[in-house]
Amino acid sequence: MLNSAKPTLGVINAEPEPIKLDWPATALLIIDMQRDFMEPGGFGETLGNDVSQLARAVEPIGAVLKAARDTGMLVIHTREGHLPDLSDAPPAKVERGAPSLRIGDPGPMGRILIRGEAGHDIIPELYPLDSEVVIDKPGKGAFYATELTDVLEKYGIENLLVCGVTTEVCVNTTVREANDRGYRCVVISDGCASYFPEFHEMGLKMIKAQGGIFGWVADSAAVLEAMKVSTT
Ligand code: TIU
Repeated sequence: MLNSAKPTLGVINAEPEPIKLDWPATALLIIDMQRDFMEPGGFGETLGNDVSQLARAVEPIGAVLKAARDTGMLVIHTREGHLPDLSDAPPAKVERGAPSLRIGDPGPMGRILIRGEAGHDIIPELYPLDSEVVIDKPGKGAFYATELTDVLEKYGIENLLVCGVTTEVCVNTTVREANDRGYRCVVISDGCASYFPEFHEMGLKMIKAQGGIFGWVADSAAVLEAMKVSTT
């Protein structure tokens, strides 16, 4: 049948300029939406943070996640955390600062930031489907010491829609890693959050400044609009 080709291109009204994406070469990358960062009693709170600051990102991420699932886009979730024996946790990370509980200590959601514990899991609202990719990462960046590069190459991914927490820590680190590896990153502004609103703002500005030195920034409405209105 004529004109039956699936639309494959979309234009996101992003900053610093609109970006055209080939949807089959685009993945949604959701960074560390774990109970350890989002809920009281987890790693984020042990560092002295107000975890309620992060809740605002859940609904926008949920909307883009639904659109990604509806359109068959590859969805990748990441989780920051460590092996139970802490063999992948550098002492420089574990011993840092004066948290109320350290990585590996028992907390109300199990051992802090340890794989397999309740606190390490992704929040129910954004829980991965069995068909989706989950990347466990020991660092802030999603490329360091993970199989993410292999996954992206396997699926022919060139572009990443990036969201999650926190804006200036794991999101920014991952976007910088991805940018150096040649991926186009569009960061979903309202799908990211920080314990520090001013760091969220500056974290997004740093990405899109200088002509998009690390990538592009768009809100979830612009991303959803582009996913809806595609051209061949
Ligand atoms: N502390 C903080 O803002 N973030 C992290 O430790 N990890 C992530 O951002 N996922």
